[in-house]
Amino acid sequence: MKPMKNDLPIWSLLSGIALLSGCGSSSPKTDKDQQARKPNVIYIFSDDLGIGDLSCYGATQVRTPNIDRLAGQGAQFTNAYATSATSTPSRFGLLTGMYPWRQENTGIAPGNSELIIDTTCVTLADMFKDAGYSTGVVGKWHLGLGPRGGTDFNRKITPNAQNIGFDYEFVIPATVDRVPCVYVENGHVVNLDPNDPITVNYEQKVGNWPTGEENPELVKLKPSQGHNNTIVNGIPRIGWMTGGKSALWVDEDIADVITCKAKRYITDHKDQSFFLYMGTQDIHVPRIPHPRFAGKSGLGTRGDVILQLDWTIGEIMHTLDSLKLTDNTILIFTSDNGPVIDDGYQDEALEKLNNHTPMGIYRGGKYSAYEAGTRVPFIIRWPAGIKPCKQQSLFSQIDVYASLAKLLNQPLRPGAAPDSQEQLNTLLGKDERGREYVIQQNLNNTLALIKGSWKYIEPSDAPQIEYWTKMELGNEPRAQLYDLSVDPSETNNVAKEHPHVVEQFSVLLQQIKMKK
Ligand code: NG6
Ligand code: CA
Repeated sequence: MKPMKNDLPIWSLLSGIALLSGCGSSSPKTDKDQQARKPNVIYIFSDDLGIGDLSCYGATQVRTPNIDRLAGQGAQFTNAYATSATSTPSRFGLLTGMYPWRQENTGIAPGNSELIIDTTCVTLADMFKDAGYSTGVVGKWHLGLGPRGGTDFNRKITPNAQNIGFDYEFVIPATVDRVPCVYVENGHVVNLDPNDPITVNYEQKVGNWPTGEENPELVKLKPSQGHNNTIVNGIPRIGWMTGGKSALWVDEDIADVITCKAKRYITDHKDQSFFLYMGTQDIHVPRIPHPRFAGKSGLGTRGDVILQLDWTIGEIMHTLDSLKLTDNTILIFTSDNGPVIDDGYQDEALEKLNNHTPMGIYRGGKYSAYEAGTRVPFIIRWPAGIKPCKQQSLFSQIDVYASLAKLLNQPLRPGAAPDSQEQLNTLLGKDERGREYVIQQNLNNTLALIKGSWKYIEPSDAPQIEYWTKMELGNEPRAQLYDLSVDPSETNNVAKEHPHVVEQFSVLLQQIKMKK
């Protein structure tokens, strides 16, 4: 660890930093013990939540009082971006501080994928460990588990999240629509009966459990696209599995289970500095609310699981309050990528939208290079160091790593987080210019570059519309250029009128791609 100047506790120095400018300052209110400790950090990645899905971002058809309260007590970003428009690469970017498109196997991972982060990589969790923190991951993982060649869920799975910096792991291996439908805790499938081993396959059917394709009459939620392999709890999934009956999750209970695990992690670590990385399964498909939320939003299950997500955040906030950890805990709430309406199940998300606009004013959505693909809600609350404000500066989740390292006074290990820039002042909600440029990535690895008011999308021969969701992906054979200051909805491609800007941006993007 770095020596501290004048032997003052690091937090008194850092509160000093935070006190320097208007928006980012407030007097520390923590008790003595708390102040002496480095702040806890909780990073909550929701799944597929749109910038228009929360009432604090302008939604009027659904109310999210807990998240609104969080936003009101912290810095609420309006120009913050996920690294990518799908989950696996976005999570990879956050945890490694490296753009996912620099590595090959970072596309949407199947449920039996190998761990795609090399165990030699110094992750965000490793950085926290270097700084003396306890680290834990709870909820959606989607970065693979185990060695190359397919995960064996019947023995201790290694490598797992514990091999890349997390002391504690309780995860959903991939997504809730992918098999295996089980939790993994510290390398072991929870509640697995050794006499009923799990087999998982993504190429062909295994075992004799019914599938959506063969037994559509058995499903309680019909697919609209894909999602017709093994039926688990009446829901046809992606991929085939058999075995592990006693270990299967109950979809209606997932939010309760992971919220409970997160609360327990916080409670168990209340006397030390901790980093908790939490991935909610909400609001990804299949959208299965607990009965206490079912039908409550009036917007169908997509709205109901927004309420469930808001409840989750409320529970985390109450837990911090009850343990008196609120003041010295940095709580970040955001999304891994933008929203999608029909993502493969007939859940009436479109029919029951009721004028709700998950994408806000933005074009595209999940999978897309257009704004709604990666421009996401991003809220950070830290009563001891951040004064409530609206933060309009440009920010990318790729910078969370280096910015938090700076906050902790923790030097980056050689080669760590190669693309992550220190943007601490921006992260703390101060009135700074923010990042010079932001890179966005769509499903097909087409990249876009935002700098100043211009947004450039590189030419791509990939499909323009995503086959399943009918989502505009932002791929065009010719370069696209938008002036976001007057055209935030990207309706008018002005590439032809500004060839020199297109040229400049194309060169800059090439340079960024070449940089290692
Ligand atoms: C797609 C799935 C979609 C979702 C997505 C990953 C189909 C038709 N669509 O392939 O339902 O699972 O992958 O989403 O199977 S993500 O948010 O985890 O990246
Ligand atoms: Ca997602």
